[in-house]
Amino acid sequence: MANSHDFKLSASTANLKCTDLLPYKNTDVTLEFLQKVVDVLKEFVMQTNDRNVKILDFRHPEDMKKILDLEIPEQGLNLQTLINDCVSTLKYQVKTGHPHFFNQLSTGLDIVSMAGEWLTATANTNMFTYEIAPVFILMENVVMTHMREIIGSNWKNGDSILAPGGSISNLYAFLAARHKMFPNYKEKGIATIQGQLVMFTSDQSHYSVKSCASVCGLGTDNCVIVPSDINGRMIPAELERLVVDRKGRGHIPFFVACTSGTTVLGSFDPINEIADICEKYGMWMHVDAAWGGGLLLSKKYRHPRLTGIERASSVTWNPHKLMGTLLQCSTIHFKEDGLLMSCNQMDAEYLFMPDKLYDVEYDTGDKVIQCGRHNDIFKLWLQWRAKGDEGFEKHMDRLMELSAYMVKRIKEMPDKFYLILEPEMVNVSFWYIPTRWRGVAHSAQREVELGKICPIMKGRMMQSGTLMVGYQPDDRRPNFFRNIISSAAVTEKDIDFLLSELDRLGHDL
Ligand code: ABU
Repeated sequence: MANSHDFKLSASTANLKCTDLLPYKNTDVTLEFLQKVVDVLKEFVMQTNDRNVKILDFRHPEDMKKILDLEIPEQGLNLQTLINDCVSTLKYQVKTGHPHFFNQLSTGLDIVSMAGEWLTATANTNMFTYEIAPVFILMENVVMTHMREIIGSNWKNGDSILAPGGSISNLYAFLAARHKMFPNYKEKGIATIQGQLVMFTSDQSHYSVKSCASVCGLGTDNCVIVPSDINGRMIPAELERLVVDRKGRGHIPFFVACTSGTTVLGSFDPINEIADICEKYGMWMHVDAAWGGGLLLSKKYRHPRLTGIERASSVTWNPHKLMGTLLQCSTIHFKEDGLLMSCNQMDAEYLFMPDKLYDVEYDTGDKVIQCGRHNDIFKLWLQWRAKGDEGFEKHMDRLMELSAYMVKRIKEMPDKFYLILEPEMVNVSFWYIPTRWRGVAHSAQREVELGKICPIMKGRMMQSGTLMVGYQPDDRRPNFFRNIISSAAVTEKDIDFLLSELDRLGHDL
């Protein structure tokens, strides 16, 4: 990031205060200040896309505190200091849109979506009523309907809402499922359920599913963890065995969360087989496609991964992941209309008056358990307008193609890399093999040793600022690398760089 001196306000403006800006005073000063902020942002965008610029300038928290002035002053600071604050904030921010950032499921910096987010911030409205967000509410309606139609032709007349993250989307699914089975729960509470509710999800699912059991009073012991196979997919026979077991104990199995795109391995549970079991035992089937949902947009990759998703009762799908929409943008969809509202509606009289000027069906805020709701739709709507369905399909196909390229390159270098499994999507799981472990037969002991070097290499990546790839252990293995390709910025050359940089950083370990 350039230094503060590159972003100098004019001498007459620099020492002014926020009280010299609109709405208090001066239009010209306001325009100059805003232009300078935009200049700072544009510089960050350029640097994010410059492969010669580092992804991050890592400092330990204690050092960072010394470098930055984060204190809240008694007297307001001048406009130049605020510009300098913007510069130093971005100087130490990780460039998550950098082509060498492979660390998270949400990567990239989609320019149109970012422009949308800028507009959203400027409009600064709340999404609870049509009264104060008319255009955005209509956009939400259009985009959510479009997404439901993509999920399944029988979903058009369902319902959807944008939620603050996939975990909360999953929570909405849980709440709606319980409401469907026990409509009195809302008024009468726990006493209305005569027995122990139990839910099921795989050992690879996102932790937010288990969190629902804790938050909603089941207790995590009643979120039954179903074993997955070697590829990380839920084993349907195990699900049925566990359902029967719980029923035998007098419990009430009611909810199954399958995962389409697990966080670590990127695996897809067999939806159709799980749907058969849900139908047989009268359970709600939720599909957590927060991560893998983007592949619904690809004719080539949708099947078999998401085959059967239209049989679900609810689907979580996060555009801020594979689709590259700016954070955050998370959606939850229901096949049945009306459930969200009847489950969550509180009829706050000061906000959702029934006798308003317009059709109050458009006051969607009463469908959710939060009051204030951030506008997450405009950036997605604008991005979808820019790309069209065709553009998103190409984006998905390209990400999958790049992941296949990475797998191919890894296989071409078996001395240096060990591929853990054939990926179903853009998660590539592997170990890096330093010089001293090359030519040694793969074994549990070698896995332990390769696992030990992951955090050391990650530390080196962050210190050098050239690369970011995530690592973690799982139930079957010690630490291994999980590489994510979800950014439109990545090319084959970046993958070649990634592999050679890992070798540079780790060969001596
Ligand atoms: N489930 C949130 C995303 C976590 C990740 O980026 O790995």
